[in-house]
Order: sequence, then C-alpha cells, then structure tokens
Amino acid sequence: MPMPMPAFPTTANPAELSGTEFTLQIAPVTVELAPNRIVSTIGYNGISPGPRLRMKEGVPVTVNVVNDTDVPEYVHFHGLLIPSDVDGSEEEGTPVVPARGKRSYRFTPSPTGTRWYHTHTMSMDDLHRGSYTGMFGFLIVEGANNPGNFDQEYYLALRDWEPYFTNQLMDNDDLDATGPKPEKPAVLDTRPPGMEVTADVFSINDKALGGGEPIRVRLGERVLFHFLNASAIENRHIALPGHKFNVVALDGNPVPTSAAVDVLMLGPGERIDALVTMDRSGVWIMGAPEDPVREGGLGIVIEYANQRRTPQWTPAPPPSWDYTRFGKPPSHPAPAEKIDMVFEKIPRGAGKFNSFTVNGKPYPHDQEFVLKQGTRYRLTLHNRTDDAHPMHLHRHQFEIAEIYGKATSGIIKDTLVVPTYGRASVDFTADQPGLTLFHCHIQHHMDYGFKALLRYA
Ligand SMILES: [Cu+2]
Repeated sequence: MPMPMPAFPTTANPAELSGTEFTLQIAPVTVELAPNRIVSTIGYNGISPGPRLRMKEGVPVTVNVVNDTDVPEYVHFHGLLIPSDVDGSEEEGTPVVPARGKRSYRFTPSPTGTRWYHTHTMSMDDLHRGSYTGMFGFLIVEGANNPGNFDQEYYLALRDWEPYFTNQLMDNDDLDATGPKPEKPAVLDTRPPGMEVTADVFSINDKALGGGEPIRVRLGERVLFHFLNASAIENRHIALPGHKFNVVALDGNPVPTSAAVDVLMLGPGERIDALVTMDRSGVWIMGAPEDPVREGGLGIVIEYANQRRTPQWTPAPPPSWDYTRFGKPPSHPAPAEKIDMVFEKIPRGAGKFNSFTVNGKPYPHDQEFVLKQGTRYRLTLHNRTDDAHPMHLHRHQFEIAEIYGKATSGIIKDTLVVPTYGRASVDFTADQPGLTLFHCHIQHHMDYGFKALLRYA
C-alpha cells in the first residue's frame, strides 16, 4: 500500500500544489546545494525545482504566472496535449508573460502521467536565461492509471548548475550502444567546431550528493522513482549499484514491456518512472556512473534502516540504454504519409556558436512541414551530427517505430534521443491543430536553429 506523503517538503519530495488554480511566481532564488555551496538563479515560488503541480486529467485548470523579473517569459507545459496559445512557446504564438507582468494559462490537462513545466525562453549567449535557470518543476496529471503497488515514491530532477562555454565536446553519449550509424557522412566536416555548454556542478532536485537528507528505505520495500532530466545541456545516466531499475513508464506513459536495467539514460526533457525493490541492505549512492559527474553532485544517498556507514559506490555495468527493450514487436504497417528531417551542424570555430539546419535550411522553414488533420505520419529523423540529440515534439505524442536499426512499437513518448549519426522513425497522428514546435531540448542547439515548426493545412 502507498505510504502517506511526508508532511513537510524534503529534498526528495519538494513542495506540492494540487487543485485547479495554481500560481507560479518568477523571481530570483538561491539554491543551497550543500551547506557551503549556494547558487543564485531564477525560480518559481521562491524555490528550485518549483513546486510539483498535481492536476486531474480532464479537469480544467488555471495557472497564473507572475513575472517579477525584467525578462519576458514563457512557461511550457511539457508532455501535455494543449492548444498553442497556452503551450508556452514563442514559436507557436503563445502570448508572452511580460517582464514585471502577469498572464494566466487556462487548459485541460491530459494525458495522465509524469509531465513537467519549465521556461521556454531563448537564452542565446546568456547562460543566466532560459532553461539554464532554476525554472522547472514536475507536473503530475492524475487519472485512472494505477502505477502498481509501491511503498514509497520520489520525484527526482537531475540538474546541472553554473554552466560555461567550452570548445571541447565532453559528453558521454557514445557510452550507450547506438547501433549502426547510417547518417555518418562519407567525408566528415573537419572545420573546427564552435562552443558547447558544459557544467561541473550537479544536483538531484536542490541538493548535491551528500548535501541533503538520504532517501530512507527498509529491506524489501518497493520504491517508485520518477526521474526527470531537467538539464539544459546534457544526456545523463543514473545507476544504483547492486539494484535494478524496473522501468514502468517512459515520458510518463506506461511501456508495453517493463524491463529491469542497471543504468538509466535520460536526455534533457525525458522522464523515466522506475520501480526498485530494495533488496540489498546497506548505504548506497544512487547517481551518475561517470565519476566527475557523480562527484560533482549528481547523486543521492539511499540508506536502509538500521544501517550506519559511509555511502558506498561501486562501478556500474557499462550503460547500454536501448528504448526497444520496453517495446513490443511492430504490428501495424508504416503510415503512408512520410516526413523526413535531416539535421546538420555547421561548425563555426573557436569562440563562436555552431548553428544547425533542418533539411539544409536555417529556421524558420516557413511552409516546409504542413500537416493534414487526422492523418498519421511517419517522421524520420536523420542525425548527421557528431552528437546525440533529445528531440521533443510539442502538443503531440509519438510512437517509436525504429531506432538503432531496430523496429519496435507501443512506446509512446514526447522526447527521444536520436543517437550520434543515427536515424530514428516515430509515428504520430496530426490531431492537435495549431502551430507545433519540434526541437532539440539542448538549449543552445534549439536557440541556434535545431528546431522546426509544424503547421496544419
Ligand atoms: Cu541538440
């Protein structure tokens, strides 16, 4: 049986708001990652992550946004099927929340599951704006879905802080088995790359590893973890040595085949719901398998009852994330209507920002992607870049049809990491008229052209 939620917010369970009327106040906040490690940023309601918003599927809500900063803002409701004028995206024509002003978003939440909300303001070369700030939080849409039996549940957002520019590509994307690289050009572009964004300071929710209270468990308990990668910059891995993550939902949607894995991978924007059976007594670190990332703060201590010792970390098996493990064999023919998007990076050299093109053209693409309402599409993503990109479709959900050269079905998502030089196909039904943004969820990729606007005929 689920245990009652703690009466007071803790690191692993920040403040929750529920009902039909919500207020988000945008203002400067400080985040105490550890007693001697304080970050200044912008947040919602005086905290970061912002309050967890709990809504009921099908019951209309109002979210009043009060902007107490000098920067116009957008609040995007990620993973919800809502109209363009409240989706929170400049490109889709959502009205802005003016600097020192306010605006109310009214919509009917759907579908059920682990969603989230965050700023959708562009940052460009300002690492104190947009999703580099603390403006993010979980949003839960409750419905009839039963996530199964568990004893405790925790909402854990993975974050990095104090980002800076670098000319080194320092990510870990290629740790995962990525399968074939059908989009790798025969001749690589050898021009020097431009700047990327990186960070050395990390947290889960508002605490760096060791900076907050542990998650306290008892032997034999089943704990449901809701992970969110709220990073603006990087795909992340999570492991809990000696334990398995039984993945039950991806991006909030139950998977056809729940499967146990040692290491999770989440691109920016992605969520994973996973059950862990606590069957190995001790005091453990759950965190990033990469030492510099975990030691930089991306972890949290799991403490079994009556165990007192230094938290232990043992190296995790190599990551081998593969979405298709959670799918089922394909059973439907591919949709006849096809859309192809070829993503390319234009290297700009030291001190400059790379830019990105879709089908050889910079954003906007005007009349490039026009949807017929009611039609199902196969969208094929050709990643001709040397990086893995978390691609997010607004206001719709898609079903993975093919990735790593493997066919699958039944995995419904709103964000998908397309591997380096890889190809992925997703199917979706055009049933949400209005402008629809599709973009890489890495902030500076999106800002420098890695996006497309879909429109309805
Ligand atoms: Cu990207």
